[in-house]
Amino acid sequence: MNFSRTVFRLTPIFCLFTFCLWFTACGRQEKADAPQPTSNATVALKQQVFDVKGEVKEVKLDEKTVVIKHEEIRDYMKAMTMPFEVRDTNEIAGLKPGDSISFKLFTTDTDAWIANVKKLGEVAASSDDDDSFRRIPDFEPLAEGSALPDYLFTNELGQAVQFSAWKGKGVAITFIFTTCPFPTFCPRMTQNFVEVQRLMSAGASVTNWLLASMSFDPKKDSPAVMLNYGRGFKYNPDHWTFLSGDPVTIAMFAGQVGQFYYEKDNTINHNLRTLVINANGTIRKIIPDNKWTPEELATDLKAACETR
Ligand SMILES: [Cu+2]
Repeated sequence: MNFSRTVFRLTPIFCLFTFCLWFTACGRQEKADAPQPTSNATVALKQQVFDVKGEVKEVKLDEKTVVIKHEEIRDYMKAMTMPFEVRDTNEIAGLKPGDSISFKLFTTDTDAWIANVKKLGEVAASSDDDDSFRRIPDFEPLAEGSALPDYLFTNELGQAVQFSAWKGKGVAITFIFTTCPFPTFCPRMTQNFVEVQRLMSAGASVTNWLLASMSFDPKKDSPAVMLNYGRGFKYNPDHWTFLSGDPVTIAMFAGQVGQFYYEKDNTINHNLRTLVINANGTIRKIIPDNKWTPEELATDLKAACETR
């Protein structure tokens, strides 16, 4: 069976999937020396600022988010379409799809947002959706309520992990790669898991819980790399595991739950999925994007532990 190629075949044909698949650049370029913030005393972390231009694709005021097809951000990110957060919705209140804008992208180790949004004009007609794509499913998609397939992965200690061995535990799985540079994507998923680990350990009403961070860059994220990464976040090996393994198995499982990624020009573009698995082995939730909170996940995870 040849899943790996077809699953991620891209076509320029616009399709509805584009709407729900937000990809971000996760390039591995070196970070440039950034201007230091001078006026914002609350920013203690290393901050970078980039001047960017792009085209508005979608405005989501209630999520303080605007989806922008942006040009290449030099020394940081390839050109692509992705969501950006704003701190102040007034920044984007007057925008509509097709507006061409300039803005500043601010990034710290843990966050990213845009500001100084200025409308430059309107893009003639609809610019070609060259980064749109269509998924060719070759596999059975999994939904909430589906049984978790019994796949085999490798943990951070190099040990084989079979999903069926998790029966009896409530499990939260998220997808990452360890070198992802964009603060609100993989780094936020890991930071959220740090907090979920703390909440679940403190709560202690249930003990049969597990967190699993699965890499979709297994070539680079070997067990040793994953172990080192986990230690960097003070993971508790009794309750948190870091999985890698066979790229085809990972691609197949990821594709089944709507986690997409593709590698291009030494960059991995991807969206986000976090799963909650009941102790009886069924999928309780498939959570998209990065808006979920550690508190919400901890609540779901506790309930999952009790669904035997
Ligand atoms: Cu990422």
